[in-house]
Amino acid sequence: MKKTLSLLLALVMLLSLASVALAEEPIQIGVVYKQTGNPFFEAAVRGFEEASKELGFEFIHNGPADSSNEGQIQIIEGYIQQGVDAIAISANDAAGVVSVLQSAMDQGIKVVSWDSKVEPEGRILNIDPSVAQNIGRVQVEEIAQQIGGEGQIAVLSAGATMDNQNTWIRYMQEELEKPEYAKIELVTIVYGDDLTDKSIQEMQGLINSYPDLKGVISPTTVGVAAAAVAIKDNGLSGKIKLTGLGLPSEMAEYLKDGTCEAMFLWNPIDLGYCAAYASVALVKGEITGAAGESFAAGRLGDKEIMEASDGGSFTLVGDPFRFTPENIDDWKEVY
Ligand code: RAM
Repeated sequence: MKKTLSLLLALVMLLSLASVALAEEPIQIGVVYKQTGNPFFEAAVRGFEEASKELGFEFIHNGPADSSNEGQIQIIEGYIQQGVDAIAISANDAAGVVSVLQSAMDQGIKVVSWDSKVEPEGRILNIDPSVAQNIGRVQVEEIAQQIGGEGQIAVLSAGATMDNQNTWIRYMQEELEKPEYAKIELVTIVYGDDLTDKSIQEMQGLINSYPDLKGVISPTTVGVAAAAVAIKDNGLSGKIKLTGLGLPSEMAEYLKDGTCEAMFLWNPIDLGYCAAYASVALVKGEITGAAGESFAAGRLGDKEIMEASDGGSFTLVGDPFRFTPENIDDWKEVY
């Protein structure tokens, strides 16, 4: 009897030791972004870093150099092999990563998309930076005002399969249908794939092909900075108006010299921070990611999960901010 008791005791001790060890194993998050070398994603990684100090998780981050879907698939496969607990991805192709992410989810890995979504079948939750319709609308209002309400405009986008830019552009086109924009013609949409050289070439192509071009909207931080370079190099600052979604650190000089009168963006650090909190809440089982739930996102407060128009669920981080020559100095060191 005594022997059985002490055996039982030893077993209990062993089990509790094992569970302490398990409980102490930090959560691992694999972060995937569109491409390396993009300061927007470097800022988002700072958000993951900040959250990791508060929540105690570990994370690895990577993206393909060429903004490709294949590159992202390889990175995801590596994360699955490493046995991460969650994958948080800004997708280059909303449909292209579904299958590999489904196998991740089959193995119990929680998948969150952020910035540029994955189709609902390949994610649990999407973290949208801001209301997509507003993002589209404010850029049209801005360029319309800058060009005096008439003339040709073009869009310089990122990748043709990137869902965030495509969604914003759809809302831009919807906005342009309004009677007040009847004299504005959207002549073309070109794609620089969020690669600087390609984006500069595309902007140069617009300058060459459309001599009457009055304005450009570039809803990508890579694109808008590249457009500014090309416009300035051609001596066209102020003649071809430029707006879009830009990083203050990259665009400050062009706001100061008149190449870009005003542009927009939300806080990319907050976006990464929120994606991190959502990933951890899913791994801990605090949420399932369904519409109607909410989770605590640290200094951002409680985040509500809502039903997305694609049938999946999503949450929102903040509002776009309008940067001008007057306020850009307050932001250019921040991100
Ligand atoms: C680029 C990327 C990113 C987008 C920003 C605005 O850095 O395309 O996905 O959200 O621009």
